[in-house]
Amino acid sequence: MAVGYTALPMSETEPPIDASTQPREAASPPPPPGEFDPRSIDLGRVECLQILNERGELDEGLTPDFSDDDLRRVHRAMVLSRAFDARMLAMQRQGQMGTFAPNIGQEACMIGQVWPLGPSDWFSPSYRAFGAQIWRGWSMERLMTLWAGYHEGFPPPEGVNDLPFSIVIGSHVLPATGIAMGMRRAADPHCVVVNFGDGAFSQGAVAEALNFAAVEKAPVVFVCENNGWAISTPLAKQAGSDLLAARGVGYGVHAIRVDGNDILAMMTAMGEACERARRGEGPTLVEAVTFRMSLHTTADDPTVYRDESIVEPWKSRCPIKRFESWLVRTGRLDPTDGDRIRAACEEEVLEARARFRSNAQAKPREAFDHLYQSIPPELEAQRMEYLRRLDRKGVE
Ligand SMILES: Cc1ncc(C[n+]2csc(CCOP(=O)(O)OP(=O)(O)O)c2C)c(N)n1
Repeated sequence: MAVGYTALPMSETEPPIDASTQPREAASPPPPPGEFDPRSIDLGRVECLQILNERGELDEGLTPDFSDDDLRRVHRAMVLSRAFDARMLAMQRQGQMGTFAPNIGQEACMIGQVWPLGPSDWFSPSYRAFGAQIWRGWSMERLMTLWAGYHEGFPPPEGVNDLPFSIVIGSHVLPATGIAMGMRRAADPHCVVVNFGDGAFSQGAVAEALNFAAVEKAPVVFVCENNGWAISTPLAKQAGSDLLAARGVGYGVHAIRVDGNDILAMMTAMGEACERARRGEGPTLVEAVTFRMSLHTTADDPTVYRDESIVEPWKSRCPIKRFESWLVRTGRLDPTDGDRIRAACEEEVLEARARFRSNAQAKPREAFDHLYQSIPPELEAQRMEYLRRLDRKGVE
């Protein structure tokens, strides 16, 4: 992939971060080996990348070299993700779906992180990743089955190298790193992408994973989706520095901060990070700056803990709108294509819903199954009593 860019500020008001410390004294010559070196340490820079700004304008100096087909494919994937999102929310509100975690506004972040993966690479997502899962080959009816609480929906489809999504935040980051360490030892030239939120980044397991990955040069790309909120906890109460990418520097993990609502920047940064990993050059931490526009989950009401006016500016940063306007302006899409694609995606989601409805049948007799390999006696007694009740009610 021919991409090249220089360090770029996220906005005109936010310069690139220079993490170097200023020496207290004039630089002195290095001391003999083994002695404490009193000279200040230059930690270098954390690169920030935006290619398509929120007005849909391309930074011409950073024009990436993606094929028009790839660009149209990722655009459609983002539109499909949003259609699925809206339908799932409606189904949940109609009592047809279990608890669901919407992803509206984070589509570029999602699709961009799996875009460079091939079938032999691995993806380990957290729960807000359905757009990426669809891209990876999960059918939408399978995801509906999963979110409706049927265990049949959880295993990855045949031939898809994904882990089931993780709800215990941060817990999947170590296993994903372990897979990458195994790849490195087996000289397997593939990579692992693992995503987690700004809240999950406070979990000890994530720190351990970064450290293991750095020491072992594991081919793993850590994607921290910094969407500003961990349920009701804003980033300012979560972290002492809002520059989460800088944490990579301390571990010796290559780090970059990306505009997570810019699909071109996400594709570029992820493409490069995956290539570095596959070349054996070790892990990358990608901090994708985005915003949780909607509910944490359908069990959440953000109006009780945040002023909805903070959502407003993010509407104009919509990753789909910005990308679509550029695609149309550059002749890669016709002006009517956006609506046509939206209608086709909506149709696709409705067809998936129909398949989900005809497949998903509750199996009350299995309510106690899949918990223990050998069920404890007290639970077995409860199970028998429950089955007798179902018999009395004539439930199959
Ligand atoms: C270990 C653990 N602690 C607490 C929870 C409850 N919980 C679910 S989501 C969440 C916030 C996660 O926020 P973040 O990591 O920023 O991801 P986001 O939901 O914003 O995508 C918490 C605390 C959990 N799932 N796992």
